[in-house]
Amino acid sequence: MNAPHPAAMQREQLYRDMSPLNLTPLWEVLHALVPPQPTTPCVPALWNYGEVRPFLMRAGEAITAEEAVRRVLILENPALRGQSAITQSLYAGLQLILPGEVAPAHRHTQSALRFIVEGTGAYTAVDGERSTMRPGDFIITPSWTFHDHGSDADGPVVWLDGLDIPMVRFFDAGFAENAGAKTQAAARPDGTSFARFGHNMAPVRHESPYGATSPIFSYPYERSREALEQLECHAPVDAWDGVKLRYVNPLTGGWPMPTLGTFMQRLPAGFGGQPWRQTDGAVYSVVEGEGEVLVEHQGQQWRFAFGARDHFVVPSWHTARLSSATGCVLFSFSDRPVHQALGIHKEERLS
Ligand code: 1HN
Repeated sequence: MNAPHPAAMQREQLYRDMSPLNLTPLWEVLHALVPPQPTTPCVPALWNYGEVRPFLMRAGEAITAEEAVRRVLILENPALRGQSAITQSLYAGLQLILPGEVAPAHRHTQSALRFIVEGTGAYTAVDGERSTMRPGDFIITPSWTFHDHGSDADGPVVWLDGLDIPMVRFFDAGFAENAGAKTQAAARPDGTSFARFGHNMAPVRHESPYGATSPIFSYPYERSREALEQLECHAPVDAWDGVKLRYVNPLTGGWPMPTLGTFMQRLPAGFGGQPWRQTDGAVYSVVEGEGEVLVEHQGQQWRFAFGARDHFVVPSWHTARLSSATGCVLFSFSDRPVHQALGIHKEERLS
């Protein structure tokens, strides 16, 4: 055994002596603080809907929507158990509402998206306007708007909730409150926001009613699907993405939500995509069809076959490629708007 180097002993003594003053040396942690590339703790994961659904239905027997406030099974990243997070910045969960139930009105600074997975005829009411849910619809709850959910459907309705909870927690900027009443009185009929803002037109003397968030509450699947189908037939198919569109705030052309970027894409039958990586970890909801995602990171590989209603997550800077023998449609969301606002978004298209 060599005797400890005097310089090493001197340093250790320094660290010990200054620790009570809450001082610590940067040089011991510098490389970990500014790694040469992202070192996310998150791992890729897939939730098979056939495996998840029985637990959702059991949750439906175990607790009412009203007692639960929100009856949700959180999709937790396997490497972040206990943190209510699917990536370091994103929350995702599957919410169930049964016929006749009510999830009471509240509001919070966290923004939420709903992507409808199963069932038709539930609704969410935002700021006094109901949006009826149909599979594939993308629905927004802007920050600090009262919202409640209910169901006039004749069966279960399930949707994916995507929220910026970990981001807002990081900034210690979360507020929430319950509304006086369980449900909001209808101030306007279903579809009013879409009539005002969803037809490439806008009220002449409008202001953005929800600040940085889109004034459209619901982006119907019918319209998104029609666009993708038409583009698949009549426009070049991207070698990485297939046919991929991002949702827009019609007032700005930017993202519909300040913290969450949302996308829908169609992989044509026989599509074998090229690999890419990007700093924004993304959560996918399979809308229709089947396919496969291959993820690679630092010598590890994950291969997930997916079908309709499955969910999967591709973490930051993991190389991914998508393929589909028979064709499929994917919805996805990520924190890309925040990366872009901070000027730190990076994407590499590989081959
Ligand atoms: C929330 O308010 C909803 O309104 C869903 O449906 C999920 C997760 C954490 C905090 C609030 C909803 C949520 C949530």
